[in-house]
Amino acid sequence: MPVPGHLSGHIFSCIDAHTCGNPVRVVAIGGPELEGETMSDKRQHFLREYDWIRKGLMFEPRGHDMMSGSILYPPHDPANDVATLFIETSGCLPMCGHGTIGTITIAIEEGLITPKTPGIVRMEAPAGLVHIEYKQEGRKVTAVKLTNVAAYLDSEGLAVECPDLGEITVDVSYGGNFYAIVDVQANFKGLENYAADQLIAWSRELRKRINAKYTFVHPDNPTINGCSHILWAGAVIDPTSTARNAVFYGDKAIDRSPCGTGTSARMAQWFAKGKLKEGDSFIHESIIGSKFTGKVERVTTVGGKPAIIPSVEGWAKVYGYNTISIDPADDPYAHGFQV
Ligand code: PYC
Repeated sequence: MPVPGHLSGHIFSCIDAHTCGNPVRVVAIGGPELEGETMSDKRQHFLREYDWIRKGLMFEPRGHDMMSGSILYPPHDPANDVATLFIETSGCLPMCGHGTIGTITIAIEEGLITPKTPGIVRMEAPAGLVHIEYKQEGRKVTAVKLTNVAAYLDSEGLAVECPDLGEITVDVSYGGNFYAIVDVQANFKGLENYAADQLIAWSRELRKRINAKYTFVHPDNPTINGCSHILWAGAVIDPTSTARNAVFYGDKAIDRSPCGTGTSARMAQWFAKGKLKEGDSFIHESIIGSKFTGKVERVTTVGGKPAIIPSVEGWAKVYGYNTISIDPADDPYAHGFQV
């Protein structure tokens, strides 16, 4: 990609796409070299030394509230095809479903990776190994199905005071990140009854209160901890869908896609409550009505708790090439800002 001569500082060649409406920016050139034996170790190194890259590329003025992306690395195990660091407005997530669907679409269409077996990508994420199958027509990737890390219901019926709504109960479930799931209940009528801005304001406060009162730590990887996302449930738009959700992340974002790790977490919650069984499908709608198809692939355990291996399928569209400079010597907002 050409680098226009007047750009100074650190230059990042990015490819932009969206997964069912939510953005994905893959850094094709310019990502830092990271130390570590696993993608989880490398995530820690990035957070210590290079978080300015995430902030510069994700926050305004180069990004926006929903911006999300990834940086690709060689796999640590030669049996795998790629290792991925997720960079988001919310930090470096252990796993991101819409991010994976967008990243793989970009990586295959743009030749950033050459899988050992065409149609299959073995991807190392900080949260663990993710098995991906993709469909291609000519150059275009038409569908990506990821088989996620194990998902499990961590805690049930936690009481928390929500501004305006009063006391609500949430289940906290893990699907690559920890999600507080707010099901329809006496004090919450369903996401379609409230403005998105209202859900965002409540989510920020709710997340603070949940994390102040309760602790969530992944039993196999203590660097994965804390409830980072709030999943609001609601009525479906299309009667053929199973459920609808609005997932809050970062400080001001509602996922425009149905959220891959949120879908995984919710399937684990439904499985634990006997509403889904092995082999069942789960069509999840987003706030804008876009859909992912989930499936309970297998049953397993995590830290002695019943768990599932969920899969999530969706699509992404590549829409732009973006050469971005971050030059703190030239731009006071090189590292972004949040209002
Ligand atoms: O798709 O897993 C996901 C995700 C996490 C945050 C935003 N999207």
